[in-house]
Amino acid sequence: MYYLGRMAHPYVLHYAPDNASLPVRLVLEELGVAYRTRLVDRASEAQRKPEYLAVNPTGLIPALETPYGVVSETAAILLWLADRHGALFPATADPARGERLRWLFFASNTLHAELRRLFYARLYVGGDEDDQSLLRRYSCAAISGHLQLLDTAMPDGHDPDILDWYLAAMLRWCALYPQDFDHSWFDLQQYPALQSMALRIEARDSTHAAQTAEGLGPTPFTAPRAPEPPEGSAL
Ligand SMILES: N[C@@H](CCC(=O)N[C@@H](CS)C(=O)NCC(=O)O)C(=O)O
Repeated sequence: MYYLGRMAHPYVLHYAPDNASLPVRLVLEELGVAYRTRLVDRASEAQRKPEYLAVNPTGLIPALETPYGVVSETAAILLWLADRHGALFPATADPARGERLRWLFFASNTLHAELRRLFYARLYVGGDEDDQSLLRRYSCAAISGHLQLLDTAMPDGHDPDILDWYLAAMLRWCALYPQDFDHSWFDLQQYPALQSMALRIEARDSTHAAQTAEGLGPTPFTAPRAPEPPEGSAL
C-alpha cells in the first residue's frame, strides 16, 4: 500500500509544452501536490519511440505515473486526480456530479477528438491539401457548435473544477493551432460563459506556474500567443 502524502514526488507527468499535458499540469499545480515532469521530445517524435510506448501504448501525450501505475487519457487523469485528492470535481455522492461528468466526457470524446482532426488533418485524410482543408473547414464548424453547447451548459459562478482547466487549454489551442492557419473562425467573445471562466482560470497561481514552466505568455487563455518554452517544443 502506498501513502501519497508521505512520498516526496508521487507523480511523474510525461509532457510536452502546450500539449494535452497542460491541463494536467494546471490541475497538479492547483492541487498543490508534488510532481516531477519528464519531457516528451516532440521534435524527435519521442512519443512514438519504444521508451514512451512502454509508458503509454497509445503514443499520446500526456501520461501520469502514479504510485498505482500509469494513467493516460487527459480526462481520465484529471478525474483520477480529483477523486484521489477529493477536490476540484463533485464527489461521487454529490448531486452535481452527473451534470459535470456529462460535459467532461463530451469535452474529451467529442470536442478534444474534433480538435485532433483539425490539428492533425493529415493523419485522417492523408497528404492531399484540398482534402485537409475540407476536413479542417468541417472541424471548425463542428468545434464552434460544441463550444456553443458548452457555453450554454456552463454553470454561473461555480468553483472552478477539472473541466474548466481542460476547457481553458482547449480554448487556447483553438486560437493557436494549427500554426499557419486562419484562426478567424474562432472568437472567444462568442462564448461569454467560457470567456469569463477562462479569465478566472487565468488569474490563478496555478496558471502562473504553468506560464513559467511552458512559456505560455501573459494571457494564455483569453488572448494566447505562441509558446516560447524553456525546454522542448509544442509540435
Ligand atoms: N485522447 C488523448 C489525446 C491526446 C493528444 O491528442 N495528445 C497530442 C498532444 S496535444 C499528441 O500526443 N500528439 C502527438 C501525436 O498524435 O503523435 C487524450 O485525451 O489524452
